[in-house]
Amino acid sequence: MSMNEYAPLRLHVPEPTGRPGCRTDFSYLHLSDAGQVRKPALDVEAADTADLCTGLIRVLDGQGQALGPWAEDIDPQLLRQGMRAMLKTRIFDSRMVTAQRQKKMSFYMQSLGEEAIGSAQALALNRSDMCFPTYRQQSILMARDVSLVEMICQLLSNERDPLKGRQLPIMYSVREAGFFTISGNLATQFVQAVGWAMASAIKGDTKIASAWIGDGATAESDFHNALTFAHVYRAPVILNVVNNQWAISTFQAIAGGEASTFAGRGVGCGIASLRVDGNDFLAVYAASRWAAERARRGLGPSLIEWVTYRAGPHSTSDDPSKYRPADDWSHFPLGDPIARLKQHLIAIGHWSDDEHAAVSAELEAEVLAAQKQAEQYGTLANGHIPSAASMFEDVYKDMPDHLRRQRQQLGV
Ligand SMILES: Cc1ncc(C[n+]2csc(CCOP(=O)(O)OP(=O)(O)O)c2C)c(N)n1
Ligand SMILES: [Mg+2]
Repeated sequence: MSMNEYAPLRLHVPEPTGRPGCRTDFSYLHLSDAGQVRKPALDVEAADTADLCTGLIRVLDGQGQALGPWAEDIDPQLLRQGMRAMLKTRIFDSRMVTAQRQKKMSFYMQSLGEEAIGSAQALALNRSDMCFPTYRQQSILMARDVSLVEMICQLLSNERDPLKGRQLPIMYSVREAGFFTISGNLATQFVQAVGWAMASAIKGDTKIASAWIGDGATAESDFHNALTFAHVYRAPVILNVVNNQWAISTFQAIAGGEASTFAGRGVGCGIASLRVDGNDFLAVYAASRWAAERARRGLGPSLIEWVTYRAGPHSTSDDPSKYRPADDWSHFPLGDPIARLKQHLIAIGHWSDDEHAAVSAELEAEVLAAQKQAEQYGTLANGHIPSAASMFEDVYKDMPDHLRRQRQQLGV
C-alpha cells in the first residue's frame, strides 16, 4: 500500500456525553444490579479479578434491600454511626462553604455526594491503621469523631490552627486518628502510603495503610510507581481510587476511564482489584473489609475503584455550570449515599424520618457551636493568625544560624 492511501492520522480526545444544556448519558458507567457481582476468596489471584473490574459491586437495591454475596451481617449500630458521620460531613461542608463566602477562610473543598466512601472505610479499619487521604475524605475525620473546633481552626488559619497556617485550609493532619498529613501535590500520598505499609511489614507490625487518589490524579506517574512497589513487595495497603467523574473541569475519560476502568489498572499491575458503587454504604464497608483482611493476612494490596459523583464544585474557586449540566447529579444513576442508607435503615427498622430530622438538627447545632468557638480564636477577616515567629519552629531540631539571623531580621 502506498503511503497516500492512508487517511491522515488523528488523535482521539475523549469528551463527556453531557455539557451545559445537553443532558449526560450515564450509560457509559456500565452498571450492574445489586447483588449481581460475585465475591472472590481472600487469596484470589489478581488476574482472576478482571471481571470484578468491569462489573460494579453493589449491595443496596432501589428499595433499600441488601442483596447478594457482599451483603454482610452488619450491626445496625455501625450503620447508624455511618449515617451520623455522613450527615455530619454534609452539614459541616455546607456551613464551611458559607463561611468561605463570608471571607472567614480563604478556600474550602466539599465532598458532597461522596460521604459514604471515607465514612464506611474509616469504620472498616482500625484507628491505628494509617489513611493517606486526599482533600475530599473529611468523612474519615467525622467517622472518627475528631474535634470540630480543631478542624475549623485549621480552616480559619487562626491562632489555634494546629498546623500553624502552614497548610492550605482542608489539608488536615491528625495522626492520632490515623489521618496522615494531606499533600496538596496530587498522587504523592499514594507512594507515601505504600512506603508506610512496607515499613509496617518490615517492622513486623500488624497495621495496614489506606491510600487515596482521585480519577484525575491517577494520570500522575506516582500512581504507577506506587502500584509497582505495592505489587512487588505485597505491601499491606488498600489502594483507593475515587472516580467521581471529574478532575476540576476535566472528565474522567481524559485520565483513562473511557475504554477501560481505573480498577483494571490494578489487574494489569498484578493487584487484585474491585470496582464498587461508592454511593452504597454497605458495599463500601464490605469491600473495604475484604481488602483490609487481605492486607492484614499478608495477602498483599488490593485496588478499589469507587464509582461516585462529585456533586458540588471542585472547590470554592470553581463554577461547574461552565462545563457540565447544572442538574447532572440529580440524574446520576447511583443516587445520594445518605438517602440510600436512610432508606435501608428505615427498611430494617433502625431509623425513621423523625430521627433523621432530629439527628440532623443536633448535628447542625454541634457544628454551629464548634464554629462559634473556633471563630473566637480568629478568622481570616480579623487577622488573628499564627505569629510570624512560628514559621521558624518545628522545622529543624536545632535552628541553623542562617534561620536565626532571618528571624532577627524579621524582628520577631
Ligand atoms: C501534581 C498536581 N497537579 C495538579 C494539581 C492541581 N489540581 C488540584 S486538584 C486537581 C484535580 C484532581 O482531580 P481528581 O484526582 O479526580 O480528584 P477530585 O478533585 O475529583 O477529588 C488538580 C488538577 C495539583 N494539586 N497537584
Ligand atoms: Mg475526580
